[in-house]
Amino acid sequence: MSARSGAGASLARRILAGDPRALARSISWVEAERPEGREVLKAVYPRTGRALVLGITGPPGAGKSSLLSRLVAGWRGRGEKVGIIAVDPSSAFSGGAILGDRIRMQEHAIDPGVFIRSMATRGHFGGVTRTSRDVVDLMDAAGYGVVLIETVGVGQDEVEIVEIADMVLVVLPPGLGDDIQAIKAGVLEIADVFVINKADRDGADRLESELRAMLALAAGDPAEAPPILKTVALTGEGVPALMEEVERRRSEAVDSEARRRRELRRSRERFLNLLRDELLNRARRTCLDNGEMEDLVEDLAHRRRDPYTAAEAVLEKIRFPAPRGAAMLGSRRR
Ligand SMILES: Nc1nc2c(ncn2[C@@H]2O[C@H](COP(=O)(O)OP(=O)(O)OP(=O)(O)O)[C@@H](O)[C@H]2O)c(=O)[nH]1
Ligand SMILES: [Mg+2]
Repeated sequence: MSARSGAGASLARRILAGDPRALARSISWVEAERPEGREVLKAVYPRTGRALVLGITGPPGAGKSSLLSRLVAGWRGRGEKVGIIAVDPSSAFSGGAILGDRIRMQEHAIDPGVFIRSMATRGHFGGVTRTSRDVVDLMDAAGYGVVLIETVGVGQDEVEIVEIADMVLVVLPPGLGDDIQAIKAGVLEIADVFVINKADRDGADRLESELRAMLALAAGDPAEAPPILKTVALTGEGVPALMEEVERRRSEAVDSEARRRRELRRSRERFLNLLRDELLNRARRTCLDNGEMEDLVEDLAHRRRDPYTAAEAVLEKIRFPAPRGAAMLGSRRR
């Protein structure tokens, strides 16, 4: 036990000193849900909350990684360390997308001021949301002033990015056609800035006016509507203006009342989510393993027992754990 927390504490010290190897190891611990990872998270928590967490989302192939790479170059030019989390839902099927990202990111791969981490969602973005938040904390504690999270926005994922990010860029390529209708539902609300990338291609102006029309419908106050910027990530055109917009918002957000409110809301949500996960895990560990869950579900389905009494029994068991091996929900025997 003491050896374990000792390992966590010494790793935490190295992270706070900005050691990338300590960062890499602690991220692996956190991803594997090892207790040492938790020790590190506890130790570094007071030193978090400083980084700008920037979400970059949009349809597959919109140019998110290319754009991100340009932004990284911009921040590196200012001497800022940048952490990157690439959340990749497709890697469960093939490693192709991650490999592609790696290649586009290659110019930064040997820069010690850039830390890149890929994460596969394997269809459970909720779990990734929690892990990503922990990884953001670790990068933040290690002195990465900007943490970029790239997600492919094809459904729920892009909405969940908001839970973590301070600012969200929605990247759209021209030529979406009717697809723009499909993306509008979730994406319109989460974008702080819209980026029309591949502006060298036909249809960029059309997309811009469609987007403006849509935003005008959605937003009450046009002054509040997110700006739309155009870029060509291939050449870097429009990227300085995008940088400027992001930096302007970043400095405005510091010390704002809106930021304080968001911090409170997020802290509350994070804590409640954690508590819920922990309680459920504990319930699973103490009484719902070894097929008991299946038996219980069977009973519920056949109306042999009711879910209220069953839940009460589980809570009781968590409060007063019986000796190991004792049947927990053994009312069938009665
Ligand atoms: N013409 C043009 N091509 C671009 C531009 N930006 C990126 N591309 C190309 O578009 C393709 C996809 O770029 P990525 O940066 O991988 O796009 P992505 O959104 O990260 O893709 P996924 O992560 O796979 O969803 C690559 O072949 C890029 O070279 C641009 O501004 N103009
Ligand atoms: Mg990408």
